Order: sequence, then structure tokens, then C-alpha cells
Amino acid sequence: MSSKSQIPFGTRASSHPNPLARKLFEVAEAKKSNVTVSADVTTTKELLDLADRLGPYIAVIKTHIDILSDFSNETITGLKALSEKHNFLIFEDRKFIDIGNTVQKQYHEGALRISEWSHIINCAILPGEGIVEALAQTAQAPDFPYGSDRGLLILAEMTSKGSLATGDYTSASVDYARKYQSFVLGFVSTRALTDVPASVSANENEDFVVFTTGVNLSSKGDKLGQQYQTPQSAIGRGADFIIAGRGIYAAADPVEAAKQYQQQGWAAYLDRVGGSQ
Ligand code: 5BU
Repeated sequence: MSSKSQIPFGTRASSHPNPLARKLFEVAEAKKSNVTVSADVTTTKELLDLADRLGPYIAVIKTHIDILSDFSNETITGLKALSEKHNFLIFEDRKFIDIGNTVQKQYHEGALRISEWSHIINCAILPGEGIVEALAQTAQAPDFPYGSDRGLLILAEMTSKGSLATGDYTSASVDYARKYQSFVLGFVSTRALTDVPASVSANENEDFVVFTTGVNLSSKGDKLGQQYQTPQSAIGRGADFIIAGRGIYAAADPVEAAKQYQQQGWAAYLDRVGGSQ
């Protein structure tokens, strides 16, 4: 797979066919941040408080909305308002994994109303191509009420020990991304997938965005199989956006930690594209 890793975000923004990818790169450039904070807290107050305090330093906030004990309309209104106030995008890490008919309802109906507030969603491709087709169909329907700034990341790899998302599974992720390029922004993976053999051939204009989770400056992993790499390592391997959770929100001073990840993440990005600060 060809990689646009060496090209600055501003250039990628100007030529990208997907409106949400353009917005993502523009936000990152404007804020000089490629940080996604994984805000894995369990109450609306903590989530909104974190989003407001960290908002200036991040490009994206990643949520697990189903871990909130008090999800309500206030959660959605608050997140949307903070996303506008601080110019960050919202990524619900729901990891859809079911037949098309079910994921359409989980995405666009139901209690969590994900399509209404989350710019970026992700899915696993265990069910096959239909899951990608179903989510694209919903978000790209002529009567979809929330605009064109919606996109999907395919979980091509995972950071947990013993992950089975490797080999043919990762190759199929690249195939589906190519087939549904107008909706698939890119991948959640531990590196750019440039050397992955795929059945669907590359289109020379393709520009998949790489989000890498499991980023932490001070830890190598946790007791439940999480495996970390540093911002420098992730970006060196092709991450466009680094995702950090506990490294930021569980730090003694989350604002200082967010600034540190922002500074290191952006310096590593500039280094990769050959720019200066
Ligand atoms: P941490 O606190 O930085 O370890 O949190 C990592 C977050 O990223 C957490 O929300 C996970 O659900 C998420 N994650 C991950 O850690 N590894 C993966 O491969 C994927 C998601 Br996909």
C-alpha cells in the first residue's frame, strides 16, 4: 500500500477526496496536534471536564460512550458544544462487529445515537465486507441528517498481546478500505500498512489515515495485555494520529501530560515530513 506519510497534513488536506479527512488534517495543522485522547472515564461530568481542559491540545477525543454510568442527552449536547469550542473531532471507539442490519441500528438508532455526534467510528471486519458496506450506506444515504463529515476506521491490527488481527485479516482490512474509500478514512493499526499484501490494487490517489493506540510515554504495558509504544516510535512507524488514554487522563496533571504528548507527537510528525517547528 502506498503511504502518504512523508507528505505534510496541509497538502494531504488539500487533495483528499473525503471531507472528514480534510477536516481532520486541517484541525491537526491549526492546533499543531496529532493527539487523540482516549477519555475512558465513567461519568459525564468527568468526560466533559476532561474534554474542556484538554480540548486546546488535542485533535480528536476518543470515547467509549457505553462505559458512562450516566449517559444522557446532556452528554451529547456537552460533547458537541466542546467539539465546536475547542475545534476537535469526536471518535466513538464502538468497534462495531455484527451483520450489516444490526450495525446500522447500533450506529444510527438506539439509545446512544452515535451517528448524531461522532464524526469517526470504527469497525472490526470479522463479519466480512458487509459491515463496511452497511455503515457506509447509512452515513452516505441522501437523507442522512448529520452531514458529510462522517468516516470509518477499520481495525486492521490491535495492540493487545496475542491479537489475532494479523496476516490475512490485516490484508482484508486494506482490501475493504480500498473498496469503500469514500467512507473509510483509514485504519486503527500499530503502523502504516505499506507492506501488507492485498487483493484489491492500490489507487494512486489513496491516502489512508493511520491512528495508533497504545501510546504511552512512561509505561510498556498493563497487567491485562496492553502493549505500549512511545509517540516517536508510533509516528516513526507511520501513525498520523497517536491515541493515548491513561498516559494522559490518569497522569497527576492531565493538562501537562496532554501538552507533553502534543509537543512530542508534533515534533515527531515534523521530523517525518522534514519540516521545522
Ligand atoms: P490506554 O489507557 O492508553 O491503554 O487506552 C487505550 C485505549 O485505546 C482504550 O480506550 C482501548 O479501548 C483502545 N484500544 C487499544 O488500546 N488497543 C487497540 O488495539 C484498540 C483500541 Br483498536
